[in-house]
Amino acid sequence: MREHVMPVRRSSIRWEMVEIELRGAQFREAKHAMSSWLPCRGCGLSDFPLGGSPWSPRHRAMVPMVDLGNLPLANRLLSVTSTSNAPYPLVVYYCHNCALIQLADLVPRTEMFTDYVYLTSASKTMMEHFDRYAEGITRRLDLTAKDRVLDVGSNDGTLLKAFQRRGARVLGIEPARNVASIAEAAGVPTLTNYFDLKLAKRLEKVRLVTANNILSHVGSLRDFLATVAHVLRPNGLFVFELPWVADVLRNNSFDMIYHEHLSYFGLKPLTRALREEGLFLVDLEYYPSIHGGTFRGFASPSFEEPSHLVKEMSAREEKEADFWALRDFSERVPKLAHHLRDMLLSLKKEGKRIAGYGAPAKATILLNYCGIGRDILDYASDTTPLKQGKLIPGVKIPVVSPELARTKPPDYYLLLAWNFRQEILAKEREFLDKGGRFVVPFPQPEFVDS
Ligand code: DWN
Repeated sequence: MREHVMPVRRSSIRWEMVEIELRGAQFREAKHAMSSWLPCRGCGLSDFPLGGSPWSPRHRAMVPMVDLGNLPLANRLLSVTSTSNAPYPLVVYYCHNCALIQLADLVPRTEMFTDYVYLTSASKTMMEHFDRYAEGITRRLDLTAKDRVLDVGSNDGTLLKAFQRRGARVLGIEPARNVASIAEAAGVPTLTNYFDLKLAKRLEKVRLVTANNILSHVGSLRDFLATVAHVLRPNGLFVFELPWVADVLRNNSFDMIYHEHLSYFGLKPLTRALREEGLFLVDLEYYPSIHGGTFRGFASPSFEEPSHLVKEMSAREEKEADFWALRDFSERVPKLAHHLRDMLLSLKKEGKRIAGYGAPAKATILLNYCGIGRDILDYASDTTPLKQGKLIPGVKIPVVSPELARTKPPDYYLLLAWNFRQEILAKEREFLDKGGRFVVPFPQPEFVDS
């Protein structure tokens, strides 16, 4: 293994300590498991008294559950000459009070979001998804040219463009300068800002606020939701998409865990945080093939009885995204990582050439955590020009264009952009027909051939 590749770590968290802590004993020992007393991003609680006596030990609401070790920032692709590659701890906590699964807010957001490499338009799947999204909401709200759509974290303007095509007035809010300028160039008015109350007070009230894959990136979740409530008209709607944490756990997709993703949402903690800021989760849609399992939430400033799907998915989640589900996930992750690495090493021993397919943010976590370096992968091919010519952080695997990859195709592709499995397998028919194979990492590593 090369020096810069971080080996698979076993979780350093001792579960018996957590349980003992919950029963109120050996408090001092349990304290070693966590570096600080964290307030939960969802409910605000950091500790709560059990037992009611003034002498009772106080208990932390937040417990560390999954420790992926020190890993680099997922989207901080390196230039070939760059030396900066700083890893940060990646520890997932569970809040016993509201059940929100989350990270501590360790990395300044300016380090992650000022210059961004992910573009929504990088895949046909997402372009089509957002087009159908705009169509569905335009009909649902009967939007006209009088209505304004505000998209927070609007990226390259893909969704707003789709609303524009249907006649709505739009405004994007996007903190990454380079990405906001791509949207502007495409004719989507975009403010290069974070979304906060100071900014919202300058804006007109709107009928629709959208935020897709944004709430998971937000440090001050409650302030963000309060700002949404502030900017919505009384008959308005807040529509947002998020990967469903129950799917992350079921699919073992630990590579969705990275410093940008501060919260991993279940409906229970989300409903509670929304309600406490004056928004009611009234409806849901579920998209199993978007980012490995995504829900679209509809939150209204006025109370309505939640739809059947809200109740059904909330009930499923009781078992699928609780403390025990997260604990079991944390035990499966190192085993899966070892298994994947062993599979690839066996292929290398047989003299096979392997490359990565896609260089998503997730790849940084998967490759570094599993210890899959340049000794295993020759390169990763990615369609995003902003990523090509750069290196995946930590493992320093070069990102090349698909055109370049086609001149030197591998025997096997490790499907790093596994969430686009269908689109990619269809696109790579020729590679498969010529005997090429894919290794798909989740839910369990498997080979896919023609
Ligand atoms: O929340 C987030 C989500 C929504 O998007 C972010 N924090 C960042 C980003 O996550 P990601 O980088 O894991 O996203 P994707 O959409 O899984 O990235 C896929 C990558 O694969 C892109 O770089 C494009 C590339 N790709 C490719 O090279 N060939 C994708 C397809 C479909 C292809 O055929």
